[in-house]
Amino acid sequence: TPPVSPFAIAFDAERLTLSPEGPTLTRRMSDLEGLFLDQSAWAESAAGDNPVVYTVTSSPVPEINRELPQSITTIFPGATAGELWMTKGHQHPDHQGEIYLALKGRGGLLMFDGERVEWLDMTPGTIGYIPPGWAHRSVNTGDEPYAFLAVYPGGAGHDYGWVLTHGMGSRAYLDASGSVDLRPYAG
Ligand code: PAN
Ligand code: ZN
Repeated sequence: TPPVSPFAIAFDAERLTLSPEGPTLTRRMSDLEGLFLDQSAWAESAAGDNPVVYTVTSSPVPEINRELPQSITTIFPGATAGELWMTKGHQHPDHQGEIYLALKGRGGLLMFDGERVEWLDMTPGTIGYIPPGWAHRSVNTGDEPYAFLAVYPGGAGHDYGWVLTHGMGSRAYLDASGSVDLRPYAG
C-alpha cells in the first residue's frame, strides 16, 4: 500500500465532524454484551429501545502499520443500573500507546494494566496519555455528550476479548453528590 499523501482535515468543534471523513461506527446497547455489571438491566435495555451509547467517527487514514489514524468518540450521557455509559474498552495486542484529547462534555479515562487501575478526569483540553500495555475505556460522567479525539498507531489493533477476560479493574458510578464513584470490578 502506498503511504497516504499529506492532507488537512477540517474539524468542526461544535458538530464534532471531520471533513474528509472515514468510516463511522455506531455502538448500541446490544453491542455491549457482557460489559455492564447488571446483565439483566443490560438485556432489558438492549431488547427494548436499544439506545445508541456511543459513536466513533474516523479520519480517512488507514489502520495499517506506520500510519497514524485519528478518531472522535462521542459517548452519550446515561447509566445502566447506575453504571455510567462507556466504551467497550480494549487492549492493543502489541501494547502500543495512545493519546486522547478531551473536546466536549465531561468524562473519564479508565485504564487497567491487569493489576493497577488509573482514572483520569477528562474535560475539554485534557490530554490523556495511555502508556503501552494499559487497557483503556472511556466513560461519560456528565449530563451531555462527552467527546474526545484519539490518535493511535495504525497497526495497533483492538483486542476486545482481553477486557471480557480480565475486566477493567473498576466500574464507574456516581455517588449521591454527583461525584464519580469507582467500585471494584466484580462480575
Ligand atoms: C479509541 C476507541 C473508541 C471506542 O478510538 O476505539 O473510543 O472505544 P472501543 O474501541 O473500546 O469500543 C481507541 O482507543 N482506539 O485505539
Ligand atoms: Zn485504543
